[in-house]
Amino acid sequence: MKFSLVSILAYALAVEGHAIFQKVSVNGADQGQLTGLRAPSNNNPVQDVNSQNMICGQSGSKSQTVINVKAGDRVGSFWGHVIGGAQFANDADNPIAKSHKGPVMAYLAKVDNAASASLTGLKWFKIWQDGFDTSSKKWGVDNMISGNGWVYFNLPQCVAAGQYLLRVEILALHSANKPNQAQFYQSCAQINVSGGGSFSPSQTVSFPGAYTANDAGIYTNIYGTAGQPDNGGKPYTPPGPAPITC
Ligand SMILES: *[C@@H]1O[C@H](CO)[C@@H](O)[C@H](O)[C@H]1NC(C)=O
Ligand SMILES: [Cu+2]
Repeated sequence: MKFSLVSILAYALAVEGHAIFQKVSVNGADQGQLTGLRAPSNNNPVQDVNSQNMICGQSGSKSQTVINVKAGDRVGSFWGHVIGGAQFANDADNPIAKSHKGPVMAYLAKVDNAASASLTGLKWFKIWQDGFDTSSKKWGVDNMISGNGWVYFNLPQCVAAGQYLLRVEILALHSANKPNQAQFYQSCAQINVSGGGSFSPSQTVSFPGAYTANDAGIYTNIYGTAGQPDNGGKPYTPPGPAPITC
């Protein structure tokens, strides 16, 4: 029997090397481990796009804190292999296994009280994404690894004041050329936005519901002819709606 190196590597690396979004920073100020977060306590991916775990990950910890953020602030989302970061010294899979190429996306949903809001029935809109850059051949995940686990984006100026859940998601596509093998990692931060504008989304999505297993950005082969994870040089469009523009 003959296996391609790519499929052997993809399989071997698919077993481990997952990640958890577990810290928030605001304009560089680290808010602390699991502070203001609803985060899974284990790093296993969600693979069923119809699962309730698509909302904020598998059930885990829930903070009582709501993090204050001003519209326009630079928000950081910190990822690690396990809660705390590395699983052991020289953990090559921290913050995530390098094989886990794919986009990073951020969504908001308006809630009355971010600390107590139920996760079901929320109306989400996307505020940011980092997909794939065809010239540098870097995926959002590559940039997260270069940032030692930190991913930064600005909270759009136009977002209306009030409380929100901030859902940050990594979609790992290393095995996504097989059905239902795309890996979703997400947690939600509880935030209170001040300042801001009057943006009210004209279109929102639900989780689950925003994605289907066959979406072009989910059931997809990211490998070129030589097995390199460069999407064959083609542009890649992350699933879900386009980010809002202010
Ligand atoms: C949200 O921010 C506003 C404006 O700064 C503040 O008045 C309010 O108390 C905050 N709410 C929470 C839950 O932190
Ligand atoms: Cu994985």
